[in-house]
Amino acid sequence: MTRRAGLGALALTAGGGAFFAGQAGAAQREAVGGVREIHLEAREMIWEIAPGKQIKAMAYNGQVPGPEIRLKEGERVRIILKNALSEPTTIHWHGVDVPNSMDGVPGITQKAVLPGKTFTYEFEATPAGTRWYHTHFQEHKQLDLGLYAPLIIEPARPDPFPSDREYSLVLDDWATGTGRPLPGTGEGRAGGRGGMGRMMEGMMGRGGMGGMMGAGGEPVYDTMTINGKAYPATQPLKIRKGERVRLRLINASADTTHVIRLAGHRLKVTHTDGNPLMQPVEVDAVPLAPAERCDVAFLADRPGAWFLYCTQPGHTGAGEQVLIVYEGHEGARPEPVSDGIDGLRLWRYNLGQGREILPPPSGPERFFDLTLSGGMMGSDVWTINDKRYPNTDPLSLRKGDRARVRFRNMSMEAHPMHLHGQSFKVLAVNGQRLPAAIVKDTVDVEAHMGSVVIEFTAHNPGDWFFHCHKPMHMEGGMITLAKIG
Ligand SMILES: [Cu+2]
Repeated sequence: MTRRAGLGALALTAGGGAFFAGQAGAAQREAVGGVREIHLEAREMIWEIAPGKQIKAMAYNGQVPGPEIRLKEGERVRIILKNALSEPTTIHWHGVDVPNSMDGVPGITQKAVLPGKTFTYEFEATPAGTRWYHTHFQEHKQLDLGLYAPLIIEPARPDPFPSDREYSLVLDDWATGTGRPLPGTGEGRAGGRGGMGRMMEGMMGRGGMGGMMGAGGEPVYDTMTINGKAYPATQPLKIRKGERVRLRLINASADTTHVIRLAGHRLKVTHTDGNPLMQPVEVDAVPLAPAERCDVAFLADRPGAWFLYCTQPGHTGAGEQVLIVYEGHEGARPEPVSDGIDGLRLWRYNLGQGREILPPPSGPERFFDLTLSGGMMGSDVWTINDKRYPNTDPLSLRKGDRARVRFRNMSMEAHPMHLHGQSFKVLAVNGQRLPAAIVKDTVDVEAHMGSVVIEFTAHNPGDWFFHCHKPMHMEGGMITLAKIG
């Protein structure tokens, strides 16, 4: 039996009519005509991030992360967003091939949903995999405050890597102003292996509802959460000996690369951004840049209690650990964990072999060179080919074209680049071709002249945002459009 916990997963309310029965309850029902209907309400709220530590947050249906949505591949879903915030908002369905008008980018695919108003999203759930949904309005504020949640699309065909039990774990960085600032991980190398860490931001000033801001106007992250809670408030994950356990790791952080490890166990990477590999890749720890996902599996063969945690300096102390407890070992004492990745085999893009799951191209090949720059001398200007959105040059494509994009990163921070509306293959990293391309929708381009080559079939028509997923970099202009006519 597959179970999930920790997220207050959506319950099907049989024949239900009451959509907001409970403050934390998401309502979901089968509507007439076989379209599943889901109601989400975005609202400002006080969130207890750790015992006694309350912060101002924004949440879907009263919880951080918002309710996990689980759909069957090919299923039609109608999601009614009610905006109970005091400012506009939208929802983006990250990694889902939605019609352009459902993509949730204000000013491009829809008008922002004003306070008190509703907007109805409707689309077919495809492709299968670990997706997520989040606000796309002023993400440097709204995403940072908790407007995100898992969106799991179960494959219509048998899963290539079935499990006995699974959990979705959403990682996030918070600027609460209540803890010690953590070193940044913005300069993580491609594949998100983490870097030396930005120098500690020294001078701090109050940054309003978005939390504490550093001297350069960047948030100062001091708390790390798993499913909205910092340890010891993280909810322990129960497993049973002999089970094959699947963890769907989702990094909802604005600026932080996490390197996830399970004490006492090795992890097998099975999916990149939700897309299955040919075969699992066994590693000790998994780096995840902002917006990246990895599904990992492990065999529950060492009864006891173990920490799942982040190896980045300071992150466990800032809350990023959760206990995995074998049934019958509830009183076991977990080994304490330590930072660092010395001697560990880390997941990297070139270890995986992807499957051919993207639609084949039918048109010509088109090449694009995108040079990523900015952030010089602490500036908040971020550019693509020396231009800031909306002045960046769009990628002009026709449906069926094979688009090949080469990123070169001339800046001092890594950029997790995300394409809306369709996934892509990662062909090469830092000049080295991957043995077999992996499929993703977000790829981390290493700082200091890192490069990545991706390729996709322009199969989904529309104007698609194509941008760095660090909201401060987006805000600074690192956005272009893939225009598919
Ligand atoms: Cu960036």
